[in-house]
Amino acid sequence: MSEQLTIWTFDWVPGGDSGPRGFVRDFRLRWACEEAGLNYQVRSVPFQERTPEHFTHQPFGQVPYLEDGEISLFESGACLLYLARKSEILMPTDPKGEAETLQWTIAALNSIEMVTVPWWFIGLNEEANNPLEGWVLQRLTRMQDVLSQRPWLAAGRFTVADIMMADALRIPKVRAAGDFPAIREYVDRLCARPAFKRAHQGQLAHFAMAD
Ligand SMILES: N[C@@H](CCC(=O)N[C@@H](CS)C(=O)NCC(=O)O)C(=O)O
Repeated sequence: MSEQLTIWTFDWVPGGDSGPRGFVRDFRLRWACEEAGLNYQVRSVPFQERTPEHFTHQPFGQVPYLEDGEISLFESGACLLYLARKSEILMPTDPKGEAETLQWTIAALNSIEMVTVPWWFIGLNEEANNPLEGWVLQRLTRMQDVLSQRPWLAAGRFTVADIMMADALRIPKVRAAGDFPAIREYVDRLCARPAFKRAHQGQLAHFAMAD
């Protein structure tokens, strides 16, 4: 068995309807490991008070970060692509398939999440007249077009790009924005995968343990 990877997350985050449980970004890494059968453990840093040690691994005091032997890296997208190089289940090794996977993983981060997250945060304070509404709907309209033409983003099959994109699109507020049936079908299909469910249960159990 390969050396064990360590996914670092918070020891606890708030629960309830508005809490982030089930959506903390260590989930992306858990999901990738579950899909690829990579051996991993999950360890915690304190949520309430960030330690100097935490900042040496994640300079913004956020989670997740990933350790693999001597290697420590942060940014969920970088961690996903790092994991993807360990398993063809996550990313094909042929140059075209790999390029498509890289492209769509970054698109999920830099063209979708880059718009949806600020929009969602602005909406927490004031639901009406969100200045980013049009931008979000424009991006979702484009994704609706893409996903109505094919079931997977890259290489004609499931890849780590689908993990990244589905995780960005499954945010309840994003799901409720507009009527985008192809996006809805895509997110439902991805969230029904057994590896998704194991990762999701794993995260919920991790935070529940600290209650
Ligand atoms: N760009 C970072 C964002 C990480 C991030 O936003 N992490 C959240 C949890 S999902 C966090 O640590 N929030 C606490 C904070 O920002 O202080 C990544 O994708 O890893």
